Amino acid sequence: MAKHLILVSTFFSLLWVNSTLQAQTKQTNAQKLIIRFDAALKTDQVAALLRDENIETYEALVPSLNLYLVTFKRPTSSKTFLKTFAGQSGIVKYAQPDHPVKLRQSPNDPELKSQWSINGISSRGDIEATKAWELGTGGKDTAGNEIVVAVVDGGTDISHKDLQKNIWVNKGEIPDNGIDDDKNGYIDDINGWNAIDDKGTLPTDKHDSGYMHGTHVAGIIGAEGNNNLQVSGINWNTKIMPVAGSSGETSVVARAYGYVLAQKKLWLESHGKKGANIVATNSSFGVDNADCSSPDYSVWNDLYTEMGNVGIVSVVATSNSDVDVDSVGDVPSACESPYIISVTNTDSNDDKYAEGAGYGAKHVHLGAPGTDILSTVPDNKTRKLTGTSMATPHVTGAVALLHSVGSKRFTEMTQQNPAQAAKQIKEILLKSVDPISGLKDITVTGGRLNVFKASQEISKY
Ligand SMILES: [Ca+2]
Ligand SMILES: [Ca+2]
Ligand SMILES: [Ca+2]
Repeated sequence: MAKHLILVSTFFSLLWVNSTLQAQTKQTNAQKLIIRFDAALKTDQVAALLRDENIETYEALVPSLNLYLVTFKRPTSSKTFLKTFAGQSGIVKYAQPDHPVKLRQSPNDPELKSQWSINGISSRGDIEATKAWELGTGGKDTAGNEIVVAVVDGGTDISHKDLQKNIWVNKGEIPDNGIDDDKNGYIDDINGWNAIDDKGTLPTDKHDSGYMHGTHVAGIIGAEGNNNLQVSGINWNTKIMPVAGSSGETSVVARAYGYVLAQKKLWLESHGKKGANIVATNSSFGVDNADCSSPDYSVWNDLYTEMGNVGIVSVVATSNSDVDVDSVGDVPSACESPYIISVTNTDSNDDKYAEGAGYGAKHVHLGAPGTDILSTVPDNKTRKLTGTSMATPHVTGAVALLHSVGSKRFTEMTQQNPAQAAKQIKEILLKSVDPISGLKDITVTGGRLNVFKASQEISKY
């Protein structure tokens, strides 16, 4: 026993010197070790070993194993400890740092088990959101700015119980008083804009298919996660700005994007005091067989590029028919603006949806899950829908999530050079796809969205 005590006290002296040096060179919090002493040592013998001026406290974690938690007064290292005792049997079996244990970021939403594309259970073609959630779950960027996604669609049920907390609110506007209180050029735009009727009051017709569509899309991007209710979006928290504008003529779409553009410009100009920090638009609509490069469709590319210049990525759905949009044309999924990401539909076999999904080696960038996707629909319900319309918000949701996990350097770029930041997000998303055979040679990347890989990349940017 005496031999043990001498060894231990020598060890602690060495440790003290070593850790003082360490503390000078590198700040560490490793002041705790979990130590398993040899089974032959009795409680009082262990107590004697641990009676040392460099030990602040100790606790028998599992007495039957002689397993102790030892807290040192100064940072220490298990390596030094083991080195000192190497070859000295009968004292310490092992020592290891008291690693922080993180709660697995799996949300408690009861219907998550049916959300095959994000629940990490076992489906092929999952975008690995559960792993991305270890890095962040959405909401704000590293500078604390609220992240906003504009859902340009047929309206969104803003009172849906699994969406309502994540609906964007214009804090400077008083609703329904007929006055443009925040002087942004739009009267009563409390949650977004109704570009179909050109007013602040959003559509509420539960029986309108566009309204259901927009509610479903919004839920994929940002149904509230971990609230013990229904489903989870790719972002547990983010702000959804509904902009009704997916039906009618091109002028309606232009009016919708015009609102988005105005709010983002205002946000940048006012340094976050007014407007909205819109990072992406989701557009699950379009014009089949239209040539975006013809003069008949000039306005489309123009709008996407204008939005891109202020840091907005536009994620768009390609055709729901099995067509090569490079040859037949499609607006907007075959438009040329560098700020567009065109998306096709994949299924739980990690293949392109067999019953119809557009493609194009030049224009369709990637695939994302769009088959049997469970999300929110009006009347506080959920249901499964299929289409490129469901694939697209997976990518839009990923753009928003990437803003929440981006490095400090990336966040700075979003404000100093928003156009560059938008291009960077697109590049990272496209670079981090998982290649799948069904998309090889018929899409730009040949792959399907992987939000985890992209999140990792941008967190280190
Ligand atoms: Ca206003
Ligand atoms: Ca008002
Ligand atoms: Ca939920």
